[in-house]
Amino acid sequence: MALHKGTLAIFESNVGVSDAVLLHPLTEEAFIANLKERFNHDQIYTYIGNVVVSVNPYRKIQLYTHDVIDEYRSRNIYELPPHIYAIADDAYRSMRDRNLDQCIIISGESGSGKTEASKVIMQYVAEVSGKGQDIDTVKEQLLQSNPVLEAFGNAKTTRNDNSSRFGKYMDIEFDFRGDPIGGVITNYLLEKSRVALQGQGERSFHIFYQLLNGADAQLLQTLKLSADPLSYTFLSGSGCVVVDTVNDAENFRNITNGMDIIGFSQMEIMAVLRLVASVLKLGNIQFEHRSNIDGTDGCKISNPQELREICDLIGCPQENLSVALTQRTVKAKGDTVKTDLNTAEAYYARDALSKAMYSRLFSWLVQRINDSIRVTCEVRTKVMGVLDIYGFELFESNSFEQFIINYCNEKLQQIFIELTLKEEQEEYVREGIEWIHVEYFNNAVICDLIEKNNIGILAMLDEECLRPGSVTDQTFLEKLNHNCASNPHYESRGCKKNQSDRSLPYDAFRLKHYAGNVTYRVEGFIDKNNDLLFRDLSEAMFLCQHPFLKKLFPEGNPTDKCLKRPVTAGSQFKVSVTELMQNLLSKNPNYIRCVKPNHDKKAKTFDIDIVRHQVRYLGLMENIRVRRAGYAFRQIYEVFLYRYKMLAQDTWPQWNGEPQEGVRIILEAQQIHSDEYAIGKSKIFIRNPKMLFDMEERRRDKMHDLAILVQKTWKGW
Ligand code: AD9
Ligand code: MG
Repeated sequence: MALHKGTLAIFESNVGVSDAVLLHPLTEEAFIANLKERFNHDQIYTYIGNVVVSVNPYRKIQLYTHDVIDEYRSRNIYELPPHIYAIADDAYRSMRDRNLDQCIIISGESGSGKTEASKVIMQYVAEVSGKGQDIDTVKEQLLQSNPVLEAFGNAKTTRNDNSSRFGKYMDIEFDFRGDPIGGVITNYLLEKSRVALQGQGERSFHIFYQLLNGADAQLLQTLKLSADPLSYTFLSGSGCVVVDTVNDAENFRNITNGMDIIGFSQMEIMAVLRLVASVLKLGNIQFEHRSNIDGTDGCKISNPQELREICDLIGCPQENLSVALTQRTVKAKGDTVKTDLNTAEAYYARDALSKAMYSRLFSWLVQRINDSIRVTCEVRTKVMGVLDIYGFELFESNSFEQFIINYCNEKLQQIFIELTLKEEQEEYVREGIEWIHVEYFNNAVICDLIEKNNIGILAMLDEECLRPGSVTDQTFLEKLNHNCASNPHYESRGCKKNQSDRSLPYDAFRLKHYAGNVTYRVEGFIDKNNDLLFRDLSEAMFLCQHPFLKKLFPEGNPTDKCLKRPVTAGSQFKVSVTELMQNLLSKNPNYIRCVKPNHDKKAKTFDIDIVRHQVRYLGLMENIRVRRAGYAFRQIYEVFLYRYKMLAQDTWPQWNGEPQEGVRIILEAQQIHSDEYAIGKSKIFIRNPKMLFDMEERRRDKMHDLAILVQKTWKGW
């Protein structure tokens, strides 16, 4: 073992227990104390078998240097102190050498370090894979996709100065040598409501502030912008425009440079910025009340100059946008008539358009990046997927977005249970190995409550959205109360069992998630799920001269008379989550479980209560128990025998008996105690991977001796 990098904290003598499976006694308290002790010594990573638990240090530690990467390169996972690099290396080599597609699933709550971990993995893979002009270009493009998507999809929240407001799954594709040749990014539901409104102390997406701070005077003039974020309604309401930890101006230069590297043309970059500017300016459009002759309410835009400038930016005839923002076309008995919007409706339309423009721009960006990084040649690729998705969220007030985000986290937890707990236990049973059952909470019941066809919450929400007549968020809640009351994970004031629960508001329902209870206010559920934009607005956008705005609003094509109802946001999300789960299940999973040590983003502060909560909902103790009761390594007899048969006299060079017996002879020849392994029906199970490393070393020595012998024999000839 080469633990000689004395200057690097990570290689200093090990503090506490680096694999929690070896903790004694095994209690929750001891586990957390161990995490804390290691954290206090900058050892932020701890294993549970091959799962890495990462505690956010909230400060830069010398953990990610070239020296450290060199140290972890091509080493076995338990040879060095725990690190994400070890997992990345293991995954990378399994993919390259054993042809097993991999995925790395990073989970944890908001601010726990998921996005940083995903970047650490990408950095590692970029460094250890091959070099060369084409490969380096691909790597650069893949790496640059991070800051660009973060600029448009991340924002400061109260929990995280750089919170991902979209989910991201990235497949990195490799050729047979293990060199990256491209990738595909999938994005999940951007929290678009943030465009028009943010909570106190939060910000909108970084790009708005980056553009205003980083653009030079000429660019600002071209985009008809003023440099002051406070002059924009969409940015001025939350009481926060500057973040101490963020340099917006510098980041603006970085991301335009990044877009250039990815392959965006200057024309495309300008087209993107025009849309960003237009969204900001749309927020400043004001409406004033106008009474119509027939006594109905109408409105008009009171600052036409702003409208003119927006129209210039997106190539829109002024009349088109003005009418689309203040009127609505309705079809009645075969006739189409225009009705006026009142001011409230016009503001609603304005915000809906801004949100749609921005979120569709974001999806366009992802597709545009994919066009650059997509593998074009017809080669069989191996894949490593990295999933960095929004963590479980629990705010003062939770809405449709939190419901969707938490649903996704339930599904990830389900996969974790499937793959690490359930699958592990079932395999022991299948193999006939004596096994003490470990109790764990299976969250399938909550997943069903949310997603089950016809009777799940999402299905009922869709049903309510499609139902003609007076549908409101309240009628949706009543429907839920009627249908879900008997589910132990559903609570609402409208259900008999919760009638006297004063902590539950009347306009909300509460779900008992695996990670804790969350109360969702139903206000906005119907609207957000419908996600409808007045056709007048999409038509106005479709008719713009802007280079790609037309593509963002295909439903606005006036010649397209087939008015298909778009899929609801909820079902769209369900489909993409289902696809994601299938994708993950088809790969070999690797886990990074991120933990947040405090709620104040502070370094050197480890709050035991806060960590305990996460340890519980991440199911880490169950994970340790299963791992501990179990065996770290398993392999089918034939493969094991073939690899190690040279380590025993009786099995070398050829074993003609039963493979199972051959394996037993090999293990006995290594003087390995029978407690250390178990004989299954088709596989050998080994408790401690260290045993395997020793055997690998002996095998290497033997191979070496054999090679020398062969050489000598040849010379003798
Ligand atoms: V969210 O669900 O997107 O809101 P994440 O992604 O889990 O969240 P993120 O990776 O953004 O959290 O980490 C939050 C902040 O913690 C970062 O901006 C860093 O300031 C800090 N952080 C996280 N990981 C590390 C680390 N390994 N070393 C140093 C870190 N700082
Ligand atoms: Mg993140």
